[in-house]
Amino acid sequence: MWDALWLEAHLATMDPAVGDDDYGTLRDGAVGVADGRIAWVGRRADLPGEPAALARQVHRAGGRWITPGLIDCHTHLVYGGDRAAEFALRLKGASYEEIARAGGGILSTVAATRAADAEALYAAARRRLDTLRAEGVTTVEIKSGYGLDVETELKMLRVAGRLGAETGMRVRRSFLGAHALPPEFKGDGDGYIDLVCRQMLPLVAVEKLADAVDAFGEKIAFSPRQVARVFEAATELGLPVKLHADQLSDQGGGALAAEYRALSADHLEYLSEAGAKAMAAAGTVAVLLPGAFYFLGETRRPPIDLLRRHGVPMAVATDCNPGSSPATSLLLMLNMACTLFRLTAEEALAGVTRNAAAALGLEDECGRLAPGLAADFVLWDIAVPAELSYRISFNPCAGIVRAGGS
Ligand code: DI6
Ligand code: FE
Repeated sequence: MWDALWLEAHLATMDPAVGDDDYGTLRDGAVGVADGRIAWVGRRADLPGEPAALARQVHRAGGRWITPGLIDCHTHLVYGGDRAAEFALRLKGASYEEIARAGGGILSTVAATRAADAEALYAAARRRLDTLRAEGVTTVEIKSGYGLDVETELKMLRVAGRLGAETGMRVRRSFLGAHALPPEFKGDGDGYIDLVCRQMLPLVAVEKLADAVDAFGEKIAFSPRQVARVFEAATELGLPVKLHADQLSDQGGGALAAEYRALSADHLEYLSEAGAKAMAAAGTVAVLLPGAFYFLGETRRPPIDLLRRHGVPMAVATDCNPGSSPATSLLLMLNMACTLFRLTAEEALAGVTRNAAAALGLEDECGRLAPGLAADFVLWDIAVPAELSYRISFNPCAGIVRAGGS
């Protein structure tokens, strides 16, 4: 006997093996849940018995749609302060250098994050997380990277862990020590990479504070050689890697990520065809971040046609961070992925479900409605799934089921 059964729902299973469209649609479907996992998915007409005999609780969804719980697979959700004053200055014509001299930019967030205690970091991040959750997000990735010293990097990762423990959301943590060069290492990038590889990473691994290791490969951040050092150290410790790749210039980031079998390469505005091919061969997911593209006023779009042609799975995420994407709406990112990057509505939804799961190494845990996966799903007041990417700033979430309980 199942714990619960959901009826009178249309299912966007996002399972390629199901249905005859790219949503894996099952009209008039049913989902059975036992022990927090999906026990059965199919058409109601194919249920193996009468509902009341199959499950202790029978829920009627009233013709709503059910999708897998949404997954925000790239965020910098934990940070101190904000950058609203910097935004206002930029709008009045201040240059990046002027802003940096006035104490702005990424290092101002580093200073604010170092100064904040864990409680304050938690409270600020919790509001952002709750906002994501209200739109049906049940899994979120959170990066470190605004500490850039041992103590603060670990503090950020612990706060991220507490966010998962206290909300029941599935939180995946990425250690992003190689995000920017801290002021005390000015002019000594290699020295800082030594600290990341020899001190921070081993501590993160021993204390099991991260599920993956990320880096920012860019002219203004770390070189391919420095990124490779971080990836070698991560691989030795058995941690999978990810990369902020080819966002502002072609650094060969896609290929570098693929060489280390990265879970994902993210941003990718300047990805080359060789990079796309290498990612396809390695199974590295392309994470698209339309919020950063929009907020920075970028004009070069990621090469969606190349990614399609070579069969690279595409995910979509908020990149929630105070400098380049102060966004806490994954539904808005669906809309932007379609309007700005020309993804189809089906690709966009796969980008925050099935492919976002793969970007976190969770493809066998969540991201589809399929037997054996976690019972994380969302009920939506919509007539067709395309509504999720069509509307702007409207939340049709009508209920969230996380691991069986609603
Ligand atoms: N890429 C970005 O756009 C952000 N970080 C990154 O790796 C910028 C982060 C910030 O400005 O605070
Ligand atoms: Fe990012």
